[in-house]
Amino acid sequence: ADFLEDIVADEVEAPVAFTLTVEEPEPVGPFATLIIQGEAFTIIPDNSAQPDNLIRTQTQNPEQTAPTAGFDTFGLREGYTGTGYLDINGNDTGPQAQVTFDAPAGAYEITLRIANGGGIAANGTGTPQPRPMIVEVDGVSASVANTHTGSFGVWQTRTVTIAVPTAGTHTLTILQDNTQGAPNIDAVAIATPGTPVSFAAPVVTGPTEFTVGENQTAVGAIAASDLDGQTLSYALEGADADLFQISPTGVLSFISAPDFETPLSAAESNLYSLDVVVSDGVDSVTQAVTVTVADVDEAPSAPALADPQDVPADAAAGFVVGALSATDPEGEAVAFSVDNPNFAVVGGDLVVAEGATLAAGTVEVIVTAEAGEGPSSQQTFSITIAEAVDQPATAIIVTAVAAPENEAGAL
Ligand SMILES: [Ca+2]
Ligand SMILES: [Ca+2]
Ligand SMILES: [Ca+2]
Ligand SMILES: [Ca+2]
Repeated sequence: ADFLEDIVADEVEAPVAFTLTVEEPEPVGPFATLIIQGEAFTIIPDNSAQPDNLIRTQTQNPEQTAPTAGFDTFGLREGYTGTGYLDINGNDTGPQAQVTFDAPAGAYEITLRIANGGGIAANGTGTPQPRPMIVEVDGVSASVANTHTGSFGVWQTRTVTIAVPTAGTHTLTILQDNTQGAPNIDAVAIATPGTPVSFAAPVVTGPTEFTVGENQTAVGAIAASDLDGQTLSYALEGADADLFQISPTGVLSFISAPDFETPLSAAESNLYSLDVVVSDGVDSVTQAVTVTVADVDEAPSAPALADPQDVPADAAAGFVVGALSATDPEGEAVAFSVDNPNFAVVGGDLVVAEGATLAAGTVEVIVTAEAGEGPSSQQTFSITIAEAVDQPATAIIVTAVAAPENEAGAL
């Protein structure tokens, strides 16, 4: 609160308005985050013909995500909470921006969110200009050397440390240090060294509801961005988090491929629920994500042949080799067929076919199981054909034989 009052009471010629956010809980030592708006900083114009260029506002730069007619058309972007940015423009050393803060003596990290595509044309070619930037506290200056972000549409943070020898009200000044101009600046933080800074929490920008077929682990990517351009990390929480994994770049997948017929979600359904936590190291966002597993028409189990019997070479048609069985995951009726004309399927049994010509030895038989329109399965069985056995005659014709009385006789 003291900090806020000091700034409000700061004597400037024009009305001052800005957004001041103090992080909760407060880190050790003074800490302030300033999101730059129209008159956030006291502007000290030079004799430039275009002093208004120091502040770009929403009106001047409607939100754009792609270049249209030059660098200055890169304006504000989705999620930004301010209404403008500092544009220390012009090719002289005059323009400056200042803000005051109250703090004890010590070292302070000044973190600036910047965008700088100077020297790179809209087509991405050209030599980047370093556009070094000077940050001063009470006249003690430090150069922020590498301010290039690749594009005026890409915002990143840069940090410089400055020691303040005395306690009291200090003046932070930002200015360009040569004729190349400075980067655009839309947020500034003043913090004790080592205090992590984030001006904005990450935002999830992509789909959060996924539908995937069973039997595969892939789900999809959790797309997220951060206004500060900070590196993001991903973690999983929620009811079904243990069943999933997420890569360092946010690619979500099942640990084990799900089975539609045997759902493992906490809700005991094919709707899986989890929370993806996206963090920039300081701020995080928790996004509910659902994954629906869809049914896939799968093949029946491979045919099984129960208790297969050896087949005599001269076995009659209908001789049962064994009972076939298979189960379809979708519960459809299973029909069997066999590739060898010496065999047939009758009533679910593998039997010797009509007119079979079998020879002693081993014969391979491929049985196919089909269920509805879905894929089929096959299994190969080795059937043992045994030597022919002397089959009993179907009838014995006994003719009358004369035999003497009281004597043994024979047929
Ligand atoms: Ca951030
Ligand atoms: Ca299945
Ligand atoms: Ca299925
Ligand atoms: Ca099926």
